[in-house]
Amino acid sequence: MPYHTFECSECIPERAMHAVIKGPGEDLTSCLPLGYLNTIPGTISERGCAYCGAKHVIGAPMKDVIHVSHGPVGCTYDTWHTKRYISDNDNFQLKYTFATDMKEKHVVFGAEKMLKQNIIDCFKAFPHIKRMTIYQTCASALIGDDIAAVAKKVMAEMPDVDIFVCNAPGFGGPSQSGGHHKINIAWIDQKVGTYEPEIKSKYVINYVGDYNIQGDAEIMVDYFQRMGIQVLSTFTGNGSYDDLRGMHLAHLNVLECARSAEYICNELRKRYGTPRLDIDGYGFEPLSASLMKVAMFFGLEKEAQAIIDEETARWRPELNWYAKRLKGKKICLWPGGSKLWHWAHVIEEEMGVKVVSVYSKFGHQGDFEKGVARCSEGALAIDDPNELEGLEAMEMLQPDCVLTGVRPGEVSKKMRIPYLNIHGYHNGPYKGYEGWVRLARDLYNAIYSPIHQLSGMDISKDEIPTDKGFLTRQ
Ligand code: CFM
Repeated sequence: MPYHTFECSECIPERAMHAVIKGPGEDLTSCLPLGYLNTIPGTISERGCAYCGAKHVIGAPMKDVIHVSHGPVGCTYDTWHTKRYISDNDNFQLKYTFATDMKEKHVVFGAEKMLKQNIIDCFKAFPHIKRMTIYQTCASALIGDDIAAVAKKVMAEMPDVDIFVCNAPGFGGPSQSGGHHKINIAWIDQKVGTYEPEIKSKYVINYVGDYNIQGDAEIMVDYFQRMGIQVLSTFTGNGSYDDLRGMHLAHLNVLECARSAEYICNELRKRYGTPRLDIDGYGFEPLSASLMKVAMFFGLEKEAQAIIDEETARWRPELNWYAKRLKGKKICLWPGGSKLWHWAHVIEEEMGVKVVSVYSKFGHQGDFEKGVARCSEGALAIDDPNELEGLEAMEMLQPDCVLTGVRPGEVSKKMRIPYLNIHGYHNGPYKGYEGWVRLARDLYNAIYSPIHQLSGMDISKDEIPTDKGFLTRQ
């Protein structure tokens, strides 16, 4: 059995099947951690809730929209500003966050009246914005406020506005992944097919499952446009509400993050017959193969090849410069979801670093299948890790850098191990040819920055760093 029991989790026997070490010759039949189950009480999981998955990951990147949370103010605050999904309309969706600010009295007497007044006030405060999303939270779900009915009333009174309602309270699934699912389905149920954007090309796609982190989606859309393809909508990075209502008109759904957005692609296939094509925008080889796949669907191979050649010639030398210096370094690849399998093999192949561990906070069994299959021998794979397990893994594996989010990243810094933010990115975007070089550069800077040698010093005993060198404490 390749299962790995952490010492810190010996008191929680159910954790035993959530971590594996890939042994020699091991395949998926003996080497998969359990995934996407309810968190085991007592493990202090680091997962997000379903509301966060719906609002913060998928809904809020839509750019021309007032995003309102119907609940206590903390829900909206905690899902604001930690992801850098920029937009080309001056980042309206990042600048503001809205909440009805439910209090105890609303829990007792209901908050529908207040919600209605809040919606009207929001539209009055931003008269140029005519679209709104409203997110249910645990508090408003538990008291049973009928958000959809309120939205309908407002739309009847204000014919120029359109409102989308997402019923994905925090408890609506084991993790943020439950919220991804709910908002995908809610969007196609309520909004797809209610608007017809202009079709300007013979080749029309929706680009799905990219949230434009520091400009990721813009890089990809540029490649598609250079091939002559119209990107009708982006789900949802830099996405426009009305374009996304027209998703049914595309000829092809090009899907990037299958973990968060495969649901809407599958529904578009069922309801409108639109095919789904999964691609990968990270890493030179996967990206080149992906552009070619999309091209083959439309017969645009020549156009794609020209982009691949031009971009590779421009960026490959820089990637190689970093790869030479990163060779043999060990990293932990600890994202939330699909980057586990998007990156596990290609970061090793193209940057020469060794992935000694992968984890996922909310990946499903299929994500672990892909992730573990792409890991090399000896890698430790963990499902829904907790902080103590992370600490133990870092002590055991001694990585040169941890690629993860802000919270576990702070923990790794305390262990004197540099970390790279692969959720909001350090100096992204990381997609595209240029982006992959940016990731290599950030990784190089993280590993080789002298600050980490300084951080290892105990200044109460040893030497004190100054701008003139080190002073020995007398
Ligand atoms: Fe998809 Fe994402 Fe991810 Fe995800 Fe996320 Fe994210 Fe992530 Mo943070 S949608 S699964 S819920 S690629 S927010 S943009 S970086 S954990 S690996």
